[in-house]
Amino acid sequence: SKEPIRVLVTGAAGQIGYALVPMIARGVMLGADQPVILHMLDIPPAAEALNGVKMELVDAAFPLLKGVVATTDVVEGCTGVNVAVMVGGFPRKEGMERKDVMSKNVSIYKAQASALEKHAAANCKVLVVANPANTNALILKEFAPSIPEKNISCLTRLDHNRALGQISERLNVQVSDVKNVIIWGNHSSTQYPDVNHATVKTPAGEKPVRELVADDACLMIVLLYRLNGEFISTVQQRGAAIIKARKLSSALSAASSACDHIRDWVLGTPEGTFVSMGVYSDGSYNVPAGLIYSFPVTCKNGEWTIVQGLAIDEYSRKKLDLTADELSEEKALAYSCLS
Ligand code: NAX
Repeated sequence: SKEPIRVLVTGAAGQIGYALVPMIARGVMLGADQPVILHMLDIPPAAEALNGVKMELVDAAFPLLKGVVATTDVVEGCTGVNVAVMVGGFPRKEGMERKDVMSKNVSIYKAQASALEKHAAANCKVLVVANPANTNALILKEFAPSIPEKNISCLTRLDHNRALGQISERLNVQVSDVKNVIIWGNHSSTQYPDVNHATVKTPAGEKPVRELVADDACLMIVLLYRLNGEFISTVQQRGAAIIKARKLSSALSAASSACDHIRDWVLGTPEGTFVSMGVYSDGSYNVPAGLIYSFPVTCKNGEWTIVQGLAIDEYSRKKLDLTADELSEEKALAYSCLS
């Protein structure tokens, strides 16, 4: 049987943590035949709640779960981990300046970067979920120079999955038949959800989403309008809509998407399918190098590769640049917090 994989979840006493740890313990993230040891890290005010989560994990008697480390000690939390899902962070509270929130997260991610660099397993894969996710991941990368940059990513898969869900609802097709949407850029309201390369499986083969109703000129116009306006804003604003409805931010969908992100990264994407991941930009699609930016990627043998050669129209180009500009600003703000 397989050796257990150690998975760190920071912020494990929070809402996403509570939805995420049982998914990991059930094999949703790494496979139904892959034993896991969970490392759960939180801060001292949450220690008691964290212990409660540990008690529930014991009570659930998950066959794949070979051990639980629940701790407020960063070094203990990071030691030997093969996968690190960084959900813990400092949330923006009413009336707080952006710079103050950034400053808190910069210091958290700087410290956790060093702990991961020194104590995690070699080749540990890191996924940052906590906001500002792209910039937290960038700080983590900067302060863990010995972790390969290819191993550090941030979550935009939730936005990607939201886009799949919207297409499925609007076109009245199964979500599992929709693929190859793209989230470009920042996990924020400037992200660009792009359907130009998305397809839907139909009885007549795979059809581009944009051509799906080409037989009906009138409907086509309505749909095109919606794909460029309403669709994009619905995906961008979905997080806010969930907060309005639930009085709490997305948790189960965030947890599930974090599992999708790691699973595809480790086990590979299906042939002909790409997914969105926030990764270190190499200048592809004229996105400035040195940002953590969400791109379309395929994964194989535990490595992601940015999908190359997709046509970018003028409308899309502006959207790609707008979200890159925001990330450059965030990067500058984060650096100003370091000095
Ligand atoms: P919660 O406030 O419920 O949980 C956060 C947990 O992190 C708390 O238990 C807190 O004690 C802990 N924490 C704080 N500082 C820590 C530190 N230094 N080390 C370890 N743990 C620490 O928030 P939740 O709803 O779970 O959301 C967590 C993060 O995910 C937030 O930053 C949120 O903005 C972000 N999100 C990101 C998404 C994405 O797609 N990238 C979507 C969902 C979510 O909004």
